Amino acid sequence: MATHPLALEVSESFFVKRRLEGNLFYCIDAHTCGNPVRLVAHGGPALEGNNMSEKRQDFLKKYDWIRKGLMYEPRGHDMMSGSILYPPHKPENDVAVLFIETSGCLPMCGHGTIGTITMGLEYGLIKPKVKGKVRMEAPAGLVEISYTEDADGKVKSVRLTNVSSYLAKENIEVDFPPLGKLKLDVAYGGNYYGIVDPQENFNGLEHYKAEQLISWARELRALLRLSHDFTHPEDSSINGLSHIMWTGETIDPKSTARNAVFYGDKAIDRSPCGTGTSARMAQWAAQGRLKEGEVFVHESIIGSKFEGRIEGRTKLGDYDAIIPSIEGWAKVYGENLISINKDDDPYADGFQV
Ligand code: PYC
Repeated sequence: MATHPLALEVSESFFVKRRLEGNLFYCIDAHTCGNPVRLVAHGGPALEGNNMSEKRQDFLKKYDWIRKGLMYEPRGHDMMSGSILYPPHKPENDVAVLFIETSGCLPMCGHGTIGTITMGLEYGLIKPKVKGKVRMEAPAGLVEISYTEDADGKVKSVRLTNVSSYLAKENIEVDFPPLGKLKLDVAYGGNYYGIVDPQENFNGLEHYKAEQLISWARELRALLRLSHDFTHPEDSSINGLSHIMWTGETIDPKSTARNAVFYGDKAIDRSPCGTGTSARMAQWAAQGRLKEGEVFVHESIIGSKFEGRIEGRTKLGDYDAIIPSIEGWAKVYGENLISINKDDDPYADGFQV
């Protein structure tokens, strides 16, 4: 298999002496505010396509086994998510990124961006044209990034100006047997989110166990998908409600809001979720609850925080949209040489329980 050109340089002997067989992937592991990001620094496939949206489709068609092998058990786990770096398609940009995750290849991932940029810079895989700034091509569009680092080149914080985000539908009413009648809004922030705020039949995320929120979210998403279709006004390859966001009381009284984002089939984001925070800021902006320049501190289920802001306003098709930015941090905690041996390992493609 041909590997893509933006990869860590490792010699053949590096692999040979480890006696691993099959396809080998050299991965750097980090977490963004508690949620994992596995950057495939060597072993990612060369892809066809003129932009990351086309390359995402090519990956899903030909190489989805890589995603499954690296994200699912036994090499990954329910919350695992990651990325693969590619050279940019436009000369003014610095890098292009494919996001891989237990649920598929997301058009955009905020916590994934913060982790990927941190690792890419610290390992010298991303070489920005302008110090302190990275222009990143994601499948959902261009993401402009600014970052700070210490004197040793350790990245301290990453702020991403995300793709345009909008409130897609308000006040959807559903009859949801486990809880009763529910009202929710759907907003886009790089993925489509069903946002459930506290109401008569839902007291707020702090009143329920995580396993309960997960199983309700899986059921609610399936129910909503039967009756509601969401398609990006400018890129029809981005479609479908993929995430549910439960909201509730903050832990820190100084935070603006708290959320628990359900993704994949069994995961709750440990970070405050970058695309989810963007979607929620779009919802608040459309409802007059958040103004340009105001700080939106979003807390996750574990209390970690992203700082959001509305940078500007724009249009997406006929929709009023915002340009949100999110700031967070990531910590690198390991490196992994992982083999996926299709000839010998019955669980080469991983599994989900
Ligand atoms: O941070 O955008 C995000 C994200 C999406 C799914 C999990 N995290």
